[in-house]
Amino acid sequence: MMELKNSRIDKKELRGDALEVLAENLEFCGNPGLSLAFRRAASVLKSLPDAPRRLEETQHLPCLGEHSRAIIEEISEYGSCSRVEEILNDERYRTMKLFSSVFGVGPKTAENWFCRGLRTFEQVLNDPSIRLNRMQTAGFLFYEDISKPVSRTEAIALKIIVEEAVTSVIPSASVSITGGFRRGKEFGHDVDFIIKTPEAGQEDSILPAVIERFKRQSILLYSDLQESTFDLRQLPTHRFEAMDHFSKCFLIVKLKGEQETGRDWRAVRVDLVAPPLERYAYALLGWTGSMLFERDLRRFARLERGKLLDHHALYDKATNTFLSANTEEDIFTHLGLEYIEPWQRNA
Ligand code: DCP
Ligand code: MG
Repeated sequence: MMELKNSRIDKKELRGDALEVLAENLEFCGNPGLSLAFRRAASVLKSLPDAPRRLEETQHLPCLGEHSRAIIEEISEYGSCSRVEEILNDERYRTMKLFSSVFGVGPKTAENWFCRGLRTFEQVLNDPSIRLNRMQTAGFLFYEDISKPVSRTEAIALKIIVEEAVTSVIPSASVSITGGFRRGKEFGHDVDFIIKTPEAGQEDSILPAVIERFKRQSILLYSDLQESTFDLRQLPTHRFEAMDHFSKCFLIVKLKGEQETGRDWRAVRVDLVAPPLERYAYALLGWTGSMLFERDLRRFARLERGKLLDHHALYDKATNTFLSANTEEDIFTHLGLEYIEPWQRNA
């Protein structure tokens, strides 16, 4: 039996961190398929109550391919994995990671900057041939603040601010925290909110009104409003599309409170989504995540149940009908599953 001999092993490595480095690198190299396989394997390791102590303990685990197991074995024997170390020291990986940590900079832009020979923020900001868009400009301007994790306490403080703005426009509307915080996470990179509006059409007017209010309160640092492109008749997509078609906005807002920096506020990334009432449950399920959970649930719906699920709807291919749902429970029932609590969706 193969024991995990090295007592100095950083357990995080065996909890999937090493596999995440591989996944991230594959993403940067434009190989999303293989990247996803490593993300799944990492997620399985993270879901275990303890890091595996023996290689054999990983044998029965799902989603752990030969490649992932070989890496676990190497880490267990030598305390590290040479391929992972190589990636962590690789100039391209390091630069791509740095650049794509800026709000508004995706892998394509990061690669473009890297290929131009740029390696630091200073070089990017001083390069006269680079024109940053509005989002990237805000990304650099508030980099320090928005790179800092947002705490649950801060998320709750923001909820009060969003709620106040929403109900001042539509008193019977309601606001719920979604994303990682709804899954019980203590920290997030942003705070996601979903807005429930009681009457048809209000989902399109609420976000511009909230943005206006934040502006008047001088707490709006950045906003990108995306109007709805949602069509009730559109079938859920076969592909996993990250973005939904609902009315939504990506914001940076000022949150008041003493900071280590000595300032009395910090900048926080906030996302708001406002779906039409009849699709609220689907939007809530889609925005609660995690991304891997969403992916797997949609895959299950398609392969095991012959149904198409996305952020907007559930469609039964056998009867060619949309299945209506008032709550997330209804959706799980349509799929023949017991209700899965948000905290159980941290895949
Ligand atoms: N989501 C999605 N497609 C996207 C982005 C998000 O379906 N392109 C869904 C799944 C996510 C949820 O919305 O879980 C919120 O997105 P975040 O990126 O904010 O992810 P989390 O809230 O899960 O993580 P974090 O704690 O880092 O904010
Ligand atoms: Mg989030």
